[in-house]
Amino acid sequence: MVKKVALSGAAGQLGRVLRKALLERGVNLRSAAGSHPLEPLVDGEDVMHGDLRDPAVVDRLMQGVDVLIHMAGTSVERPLPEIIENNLRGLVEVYEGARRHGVRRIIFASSNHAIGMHSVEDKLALDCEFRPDGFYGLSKMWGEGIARLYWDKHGIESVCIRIGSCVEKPAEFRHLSTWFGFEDLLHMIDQAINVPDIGYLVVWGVSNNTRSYWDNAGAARLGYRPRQNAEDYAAEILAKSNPLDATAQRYQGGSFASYDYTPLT
Ligand code: NAI
Ligand code: 15L
Repeated sequence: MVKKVALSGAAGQLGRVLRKALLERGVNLRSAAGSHPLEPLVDGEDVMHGDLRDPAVVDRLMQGVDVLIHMAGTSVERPLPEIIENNLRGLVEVYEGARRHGVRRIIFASSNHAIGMHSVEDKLALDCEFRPDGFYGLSKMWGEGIARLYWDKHGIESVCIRIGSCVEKPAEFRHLSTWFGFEDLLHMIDQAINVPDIGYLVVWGVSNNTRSYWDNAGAARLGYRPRQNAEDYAAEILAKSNPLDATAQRYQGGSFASYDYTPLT
């Protein structure tokens, strides 16, 4: 059976990469942007836009869909009310929409900032403690929690991808550990759409980096075999100075961890 796949956050940085690549692969795709309409990339493309806090918009997104790739949301540290609206309230609307429409699986864009206060000296397994580095990271803990709840109670599968730094090319020292190349992102998304019987799974969204902070053994269940390695860019990166301050260099979350870092003295 050909799956119908929906992509939220299609106008965002990762959404743009995924939309183009999935269309090129012939995926039966519906792409949804936030506030502005999308220009179709191909004739008759299934596109829409709207705020996912609105159940009517969620209904349009979910109608007839088998798998949702949920990229929409606030993607950086922002004032708490904005994060609550987009990443907490909006996400509940999305999962409730999945229940209404029988959407079987959600691929949820979690983030390394859910664990960003771990030391860069630590190598983390997937069952490590949450150590969020701000309200944004906290919202991703909430997201993984919703995903767990809706699998346990409503049978909606989720693959939560704790994305590292998903950029075309690693550009700074931290990326030698956190980089998630586009080729590996696409491979992981393909697997997350197609591998049967996933239930609830959390994986690190990271390439095969020599200096990775994360042990991705659990991603084997997805059949994820990353091919990119930030180390290929190490010479170029090590020739430059590290842009992070001393505090940011100590924590896996980098500048998110050093932002508003004011321990009591
Ligand atoms: P982005 O900020 O470029 O795109 C997010 C999109 O979500 C925006 O286009 C925005 O309009 C949309 N959006 C926000 N709130 C919405 C709402 N209430 N209703 C409808 N649309 C809404 O983010 P990016 O970089 O593309 O990231 C995608 C996802 O991956 C985000 O959830 C982010 O937290 C996560 N992520 C990304 C990483 C990266 O390296 N780019 C690393 C870790 C996580
Ligand atoms: C994220 O969660 C952000 O969405 C992205 O913009 C990057 O900052 C990334 O983490 C990172 O940690 O490099």
